[in-house]
Amino acid sequence: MVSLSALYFVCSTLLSGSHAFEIEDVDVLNEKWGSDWNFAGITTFARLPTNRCLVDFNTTYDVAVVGVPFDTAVSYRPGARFGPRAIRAASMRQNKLRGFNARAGFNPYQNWAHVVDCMDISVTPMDNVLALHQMTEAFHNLLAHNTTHPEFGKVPRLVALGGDHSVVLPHLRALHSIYGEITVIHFDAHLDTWLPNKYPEGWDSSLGSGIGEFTHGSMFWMASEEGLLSKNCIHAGLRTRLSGTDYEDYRDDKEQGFLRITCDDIDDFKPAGIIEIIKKRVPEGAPVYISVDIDVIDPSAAPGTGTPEVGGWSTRELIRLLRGLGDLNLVGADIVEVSPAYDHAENTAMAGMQVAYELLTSMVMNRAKEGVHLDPSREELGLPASSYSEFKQVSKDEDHSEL
Ligand SMILES: [Mn+2]
Repeated sequence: MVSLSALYFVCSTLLSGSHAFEIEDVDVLNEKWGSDWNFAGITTFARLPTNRCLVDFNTTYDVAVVGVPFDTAVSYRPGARFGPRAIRAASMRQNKLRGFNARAGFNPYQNWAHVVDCMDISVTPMDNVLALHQMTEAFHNLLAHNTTHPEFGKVPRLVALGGDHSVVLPHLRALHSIYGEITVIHFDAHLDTWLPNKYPEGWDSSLGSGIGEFTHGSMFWMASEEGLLSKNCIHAGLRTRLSGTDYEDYRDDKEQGFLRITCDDIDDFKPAGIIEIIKKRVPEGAPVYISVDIDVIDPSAAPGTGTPEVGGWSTRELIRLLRGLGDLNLVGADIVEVSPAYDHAENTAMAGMQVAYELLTSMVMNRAKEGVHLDPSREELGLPASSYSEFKQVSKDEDHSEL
């Protein structure tokens, strides 16, 4: 029997002129009006449930998306403060119902994990000292929330939507306080391990805020100085120009513990070979952070970014690489430097959305493997182990599938 509180009274008087009343159950109304088409509705990432997690500490989640709309540490084009908004808008064709990730055989939105959109961290655009403080406190607090399913892990995972690349530093600070040294897999055209004196600034920074070193090109140097990083970190997709007249930037980078995979390496090693190089370097079970600067993709496919460099990877190649790293112990991730004012037809924002979706899928899937509620495996469904091996089966050119 339907209780009175579950009833909704619909009056058709005004439209029809009649005095008939219809009484409809909430379930019926939900069926009629409870869902949106892809282009309609209030924007959250993948239409996930949302809450201002930093205010409501009772919000529990296993994986959360959080926007970090900060871009005043950029050296060239500003605008990434609008990145979270653009990525969310581009994600509106994702939802629970159409969320099955075919490569993974897995729907991250209909599985064990409670995935939410924690809205944005409120960061000042006026004062970078305060901004870094705000972001650091925010990431500590977001990671201190209880998980919904502690049997799968007591610390939630965050996928941060930048913002410029400097927003990785506060995230790493918070993760380091939980896991110790973090192994960063850094997809980027640039090193971002630059010493602050590599920027052309002749003024004494103590005359200003005193943290002129906090930039979107030096934050990994800062992370290294603070002892947040392991010595097994990796760059992938490099094609930046260097400072001065020799390889000093590379020497600085190596001292900070990074291996460099260049953009051109994909021609020699193919995506599968690059995945293998990365996996060999990451110790078994090490806490891994994947940081994706959208400028790792060629500007023809992702023009809306702070410091574009021509000759980059395709969106398909990047996604393929991310998929290949899905079984690492991914404790945090970001997609940064999406700057929609320089974008065309949402290309960059869509790439950012897909990156976030792949990272989120991996975060949910790699822990499901250890526990219950697995979807049927690809073998059970009669599918090959991955779409890559499917390709290998049909390929007549064996060299095509060699690493
Ligand atoms: Mn970067």
